[in-house]
Amino acid sequence: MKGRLYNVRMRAARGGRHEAGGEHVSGAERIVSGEALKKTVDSLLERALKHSKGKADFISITLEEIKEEEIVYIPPLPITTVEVENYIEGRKGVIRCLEAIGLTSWQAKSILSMLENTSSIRGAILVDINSLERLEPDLSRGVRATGMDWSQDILPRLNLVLDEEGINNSHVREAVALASKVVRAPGMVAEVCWSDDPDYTAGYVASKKFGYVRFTHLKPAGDARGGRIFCFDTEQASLEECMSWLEKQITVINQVPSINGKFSIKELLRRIGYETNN
Ligand code: WAQ
Ligand code: MG
Repeated sequence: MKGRLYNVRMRAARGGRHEAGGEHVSGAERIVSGEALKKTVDSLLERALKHSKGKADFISITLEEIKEEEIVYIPPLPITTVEVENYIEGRKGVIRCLEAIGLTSWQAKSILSMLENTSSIRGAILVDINSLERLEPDLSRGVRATGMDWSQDILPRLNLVLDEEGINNSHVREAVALASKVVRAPGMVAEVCWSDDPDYTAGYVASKKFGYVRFTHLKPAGDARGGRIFCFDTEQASLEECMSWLEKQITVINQVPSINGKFSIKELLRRIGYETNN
C-alpha cells in the first residue's frame, strides 16, 4: 500500500460508554489510505448507528497515522467451510477440531463452555490452556486484537475469490483478517468465535494447523450472545509477547486466501485425522 496510511478503530455501545457499563454493540478495525479515510469513517458510523443489536448511543472512532515500517505483512489462513445442520452439530465439530489441534477432550470442552457462558464483552477471552484460567487484565473488557486489515490493493481479488465461494460478506472478511493475525501470536494455539449479531449464526475455529475452519451454524438464530476465545499456551510464550502482538503490532494481509471448499462434518473429521464410524 502506498501513501499515508491510517489505523481506524470503531467501538460502539448502548446505555452509555463501555467503561460505564454500556452494552457492546459493534466494533471494527481498518487500515486505509488517506483517500479512503472519509468513506471508511462514514461506513463505520453507519454501521454503529444501524446495528441489528440496536442503535448505539456511544460511538468512538479513532484515527491514527501509521508508518510503512511499522507494518508486518502476513498471509491469510486458508478457508474451509463445514456445513452443519444446526449449532449443536457445529459445536461438536469445534470440540473435535480443538482435539485434533492437540488439546485434551477436557480442555476442549472446558474452553467451549467458557465461551458459551461468558456474557458479551467487547474483546476476547484469553485463556491459558494449561490452567484454564482467564488471563485478560480486565475481565469485563477482554483482550482486543487491533491494527489489522486486508491490503486495499488486493480487495478486488479478495472479493472475487469470496464471491465464488458464496461467502463474501463483512463478517467473513473481518474475521479472516482477525484470525490470521491472532493465530500467529506467540503461544497461540487456537481461536474459537461466533458472532454476537442475532442473525449471523456462522462461526469458526482458527489455528495454524488447520487454518480458518468455519461452521455454518455455531449458535441458534436470534441469539445475541457471541464472542471469541483465544487459546494461549503459557508454556510456549510469555503473556507480554502475546499481548504485544495482538494489541500493538500492525498486520496487513497482502495475499488472497486459498479456499478449501465445503465439507460435511464427516468429511472434515476425515481430513483432520479422525476415524468416523457413525
Ligand atoms: N478482538 C477481540 N475480540 C473481538 C474483536 C477484536 N478485534 N472484535 C470482536 N470481538 C469479540 C467481541 O466479544 C464480539 O462481541 C465478538 O467477538 C463477536 O464479534 O466465516 O461477526 O464482530 O462466516 O460479531 C464469524 C464467522 C463472524 C464468519 C464473527 O464477530 C464466517 C463476527 P463479531
Ligand atoms: Mg458483532
